[in-house]
Amino acid sequence: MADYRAMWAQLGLDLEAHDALLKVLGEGYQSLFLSQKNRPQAMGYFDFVMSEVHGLRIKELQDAKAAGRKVIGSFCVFVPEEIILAADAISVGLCAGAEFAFAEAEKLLPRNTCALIKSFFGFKLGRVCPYIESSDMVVGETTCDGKKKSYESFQELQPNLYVMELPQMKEPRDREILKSEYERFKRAIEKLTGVKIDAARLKKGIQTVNAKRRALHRLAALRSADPAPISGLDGLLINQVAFYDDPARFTESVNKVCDELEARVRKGDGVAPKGTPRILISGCPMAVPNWKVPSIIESSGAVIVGEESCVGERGQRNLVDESGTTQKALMDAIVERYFQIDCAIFTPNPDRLQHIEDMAKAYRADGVIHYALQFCQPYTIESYAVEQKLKSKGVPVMRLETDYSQEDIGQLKVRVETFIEMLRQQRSSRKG
Ligand code: BJ8
Repeated sequence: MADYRAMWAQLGLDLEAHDALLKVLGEGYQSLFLSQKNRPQAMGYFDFVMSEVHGLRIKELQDAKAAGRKVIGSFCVFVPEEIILAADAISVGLCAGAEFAFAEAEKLLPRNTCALIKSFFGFKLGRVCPYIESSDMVVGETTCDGKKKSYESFQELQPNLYVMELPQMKEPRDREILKSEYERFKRAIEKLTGVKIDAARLKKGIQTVNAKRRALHRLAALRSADPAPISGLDGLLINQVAFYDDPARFTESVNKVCDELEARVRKGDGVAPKGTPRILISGCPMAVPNWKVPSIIESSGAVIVGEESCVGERGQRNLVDESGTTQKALMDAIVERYFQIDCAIFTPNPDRLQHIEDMAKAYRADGVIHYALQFCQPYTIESYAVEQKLKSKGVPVMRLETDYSQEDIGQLKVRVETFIEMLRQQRSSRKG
C-alpha cells in the first residue's frame, strides 16, 4: 500500500488512532473474508477496494476535489445519488459500522443511543474517517428520532451538515413533502457545485445509478440458486462497497462477479453444499465493518442468501424511470422510486412485511433472522409485526438484538446454531 500518511494528516486525521482502526479493519477482513473457501475470483476487485478504502479511493476524491468537483457524504438511502451525479459531484456513504470513541460520543449522546449513531459521532470525534473529512456537504435526514435529534448536536462538529426532511407516512401529502425536499436538495447541490442541473444531466445521473442497481439486482437474483454461488459475507460486502466506489467502475466489477456466478450456477458449483440451510437477513443496515452477525451465521453452518436492509435490497430495489424528457418528469420519476423505500420509520409500513415474505420466497430461504440494533426503536418495534407475518406464512423466524461490541458473540452463536439446527431438521423432514 502506498504511503498516504501525508494525505491523512492534511485531512486532519488522528494518525495514531487511524492506524489502530486500519489494523483492526485489516485483521477482521483477513480472518472473515480471505479465509472463505471457493470465493469467486472476481471478488479480488473488492478485496483490492477494501485494502485501499482509506487510501486510493480517498486519493481519488482529493484529486477530483482539486479538479473542482464536490464530495457529498450521506447516512441514508433516501439521499438521491442521481441528483448528486447530475451536478458532477461524488456521493459517498459515511460508514458507521464500528465501535470507535464511544466514550467520547457518550458525552454528547445518551448511552442508550443505537450503535450506528454513536459510531458516526465516534468517527467524527476520534478523527478517523477520511470520507467525512473529504465531504463538502454532509447530508442528514429526519428519519428516526435518534438521527433527527442527534444531528442538532452533530451540526456543531460538522458545520456543513445539511438536513433533509423526510415524511413518516405514505399518503399523497407525504409524497409532496418528499418532492419539495428533493427540489430543495437539488437547489442546494446546484449552489454548492455551481452546476445547473438540466434534464440531460439528470437523465445521465439516473442512467448511471440505474446501471449500478441493475447489476446489484442481477447479483441478488443469482443468490437464489442452491447451492448458493456466493457467500452472504461477500454479497453484503458488495452492497457495502456500493456506497463508496466510483459507480461506473463498481457496476462493471459487479457484472464481472455475476458472469462468474452464472457459470457457477450452470455447473451447480457453490460456496456451500446443496441443501445447506439458507437464511434471509432482515432489519437494520450493516455498514462497513459491521460483519458480526453474518459471520456468526455463516460460521454456524448456514448460508445467507439475501439482505432485506438498506445495505442490501431495501436500499437498491426499484429503478428510476429513465424515459422522461423534461427536468420535471425526471425529478418526478426520482420521487416515485424513492417514495417506495419501506424503511421502518414509516407508519404504517405493510409494504416491508410483504417485501420480506416475497424475498424469503424468491431466494428460497429456509428462515429469516431479523437483525435490530439495540435501542433502534423503528426496527425493534417492527420486528414483532415481521415475526407475526412470517409465522402466519409458515416461515421460521428469529429476532436478534445486538450492538457493535464483541461481548455477546458467544451468546448469539448459541442461539443462531440452535435456529439453524431447527431449519436443518425441517429440511430433512420435508425430504423424508
Ligand atoms: S432508509 S434504515 S438508511 S433511516 S439503526 S439510526 S433507524 S435507531 S439507519 Fe436507515 Fe435511511 Fe431508514 Fe435505511 Fe435510527 Fe435505527 Fe439507529 Fe438507523
